[in-house]
Amino acid sequence: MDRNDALRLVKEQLTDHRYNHTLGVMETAIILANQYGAKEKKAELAAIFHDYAKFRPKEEMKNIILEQGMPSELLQFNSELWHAPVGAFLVQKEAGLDDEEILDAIRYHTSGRVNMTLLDKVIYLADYIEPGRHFPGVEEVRDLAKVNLNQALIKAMQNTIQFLMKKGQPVFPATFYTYNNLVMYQE
Ligand code: DGI
Ligand code: FE
Ligand code: FE
Ligand code: FE
Repeated sequence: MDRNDALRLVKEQLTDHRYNHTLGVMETAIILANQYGAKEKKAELAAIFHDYAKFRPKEEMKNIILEQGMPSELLQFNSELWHAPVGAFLVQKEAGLDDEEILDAIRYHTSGRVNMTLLDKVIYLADYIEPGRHFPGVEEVRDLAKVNLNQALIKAMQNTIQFLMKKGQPVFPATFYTYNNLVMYQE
């Protein structure tokens, strides 16, 4: 699938704001892929499709999680987490994308996972630092991303966990496991 076919499919699924975010993630993921040696074409497609399921009704996402045997603990946590694994499923089903590396990068773009691949990391970080993002701490992560992919990722995860904890929200276990795994084994 080429970039324009992918963008056309995704545009139908998203608001203009979310589509512009997607273009930012695409541009950033390509830069990071080249900088750190990930496959540029895979990074491009994963970025384009990463938020494919963002606007699916909660009921539909819930049904897919149950029917497809995804971790049912997802349902106890913020529904914002659901679009990532559901997106991986729908991108395969509806867009016919069959590349497991790309589907994994989509599946884990919100929580991360233990032993993230280079492509997973590129997409997670591109999602966090694309030019349209403006929140406290993003500039520090952008600077780190220029020199050290893992350190940038660790800082992004620290910020996310701190943000959730300050609001008194639950943190999905995979997010903690990912953070620990990066800090303990990937520095
Ligand atoms: O889809 P995006 O807005 O581009 O970004 P995303 O997929 O990285 O994150 C979506 C939301 O998920 C964001 O508002 C923060 C939230 N989130 C991320 N990690 C966790 C989380 N929410 C909970 N409850 N637990 C987490 O570990
Ligand atoms: Fe997302
Ligand atoms: Fe993210
Ligand atoms: Fe996103």
